[in-house]
Amino acid sequence: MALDRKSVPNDLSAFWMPFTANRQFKQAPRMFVSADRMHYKTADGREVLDGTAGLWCCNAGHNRPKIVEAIRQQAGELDYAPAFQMGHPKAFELASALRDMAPEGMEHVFFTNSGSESVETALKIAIAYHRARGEGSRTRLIGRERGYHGVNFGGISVGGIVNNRRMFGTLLTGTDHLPHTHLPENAWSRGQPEHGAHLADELERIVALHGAETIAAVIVEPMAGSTGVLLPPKGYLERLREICTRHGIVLIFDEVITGFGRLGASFAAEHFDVQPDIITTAKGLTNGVIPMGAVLTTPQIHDAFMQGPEHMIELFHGYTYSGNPIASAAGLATLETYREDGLFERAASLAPYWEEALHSLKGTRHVIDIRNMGLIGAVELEPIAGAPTKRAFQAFLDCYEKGVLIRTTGDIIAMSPPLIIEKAQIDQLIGTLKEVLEGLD
Ligand code: PXG
Repeated sequence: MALDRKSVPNDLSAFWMPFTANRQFKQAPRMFVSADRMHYKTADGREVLDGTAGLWCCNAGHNRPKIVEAIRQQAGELDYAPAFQMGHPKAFELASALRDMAPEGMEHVFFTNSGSESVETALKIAIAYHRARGEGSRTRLIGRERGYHGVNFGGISVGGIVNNRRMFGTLLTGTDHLPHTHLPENAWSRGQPEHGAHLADELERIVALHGAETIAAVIVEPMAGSTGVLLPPKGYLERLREICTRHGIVLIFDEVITGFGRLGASFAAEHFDVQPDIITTAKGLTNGVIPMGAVLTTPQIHDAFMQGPEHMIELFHGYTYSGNPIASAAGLATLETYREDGLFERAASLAPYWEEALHSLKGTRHVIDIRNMGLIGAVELEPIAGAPTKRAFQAFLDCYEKGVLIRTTGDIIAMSPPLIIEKAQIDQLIGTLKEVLEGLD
């Protein structure tokens, strides 16, 4: 009998789902079976408007012909080539294309398979860079409270999420953390908040405490996505850059979410006009279609490794799938799609409409803060006393029933639609959320 691919499988027990309330899900599964442009289709045949670009990754929307065709063709031409000591053309082409669209000065590209791997790679490059220059005492890694840098040990150690410590223990030692930038006086911010540039000066305190000669790198999200859309105050990133430069510390921007047009520019580094030494990215690199990440560096960092005998491996690091041919083909087609459709410019020109729509929710039941930047928005809810996260999760479930997909983190609702969204779809997304919030206890 032919399998009906669109039906819900009747055994859900084997798949241990990531970052999911498994028991709740398996009682009432929410299954997507297809997607096209701005919409998912559910197993029961309903259309759901994608208010989150999948997980902040499908920036060009779904089922884009160029990307689909590139993957098909590549699979039939060269499915896999060894990533170590061998090459294939598309990985080089994609690296060049990335360099060309990245902010000036980011000239070399190391491929990974995810944001988490990009973060581990960047941290390792920073430490090894100092060693290559004879500054081997620089091993300390500085992150930030409420930072999210993926799920591997380096990333959760520089990250600032208490649940990672609760669940996995003390993590890497030799880290420290800047304070987060989410200040109550910045509530209802439209774009960059006014207050908080001084929080970058905390890096001076950390340097004074540990000694600059022990610090390898500072890693921050230019705009923190996962922990609730926490915006960089005006002047903050500039000051962080200045302090890192003064003390010889590598500055890493984790742009896994902010890359590829989300803020209306190629990367947040370009949007804010602040130049890091390393950029980590993933997600939008392949429009989320095939796992792939990348780490971009300056020549200063890259060239420090290019010494010693030429037959020697310069960086003792890499993945079986670094620059995988099919992922590279998908990446090239994705960057072409962004360019042909002018999607970064489109995000920039839609941002004011998005901002107005989002802030029209002020005064809606339960809403205690709203903030936005580019095509990202957050709506923060008053938590139910004694049951944090429950209200936002209910909003997520109700929105899904009413045909729109949102994300929640704690009691914060985050939205980040594909950059192809139309104004009427913004109205639908915000209108549905309003209706749902007004109906919640
Ligand atoms: N760094 C940043 C800044 C991220 O946002 C990662 C690293 C890790 O990427 P991978 O590809 O390993 O997942 C991320 C991922 C959400 C959400 O809804 C955010 C992420 C992933 C899934 C959900 O906030 N960010």
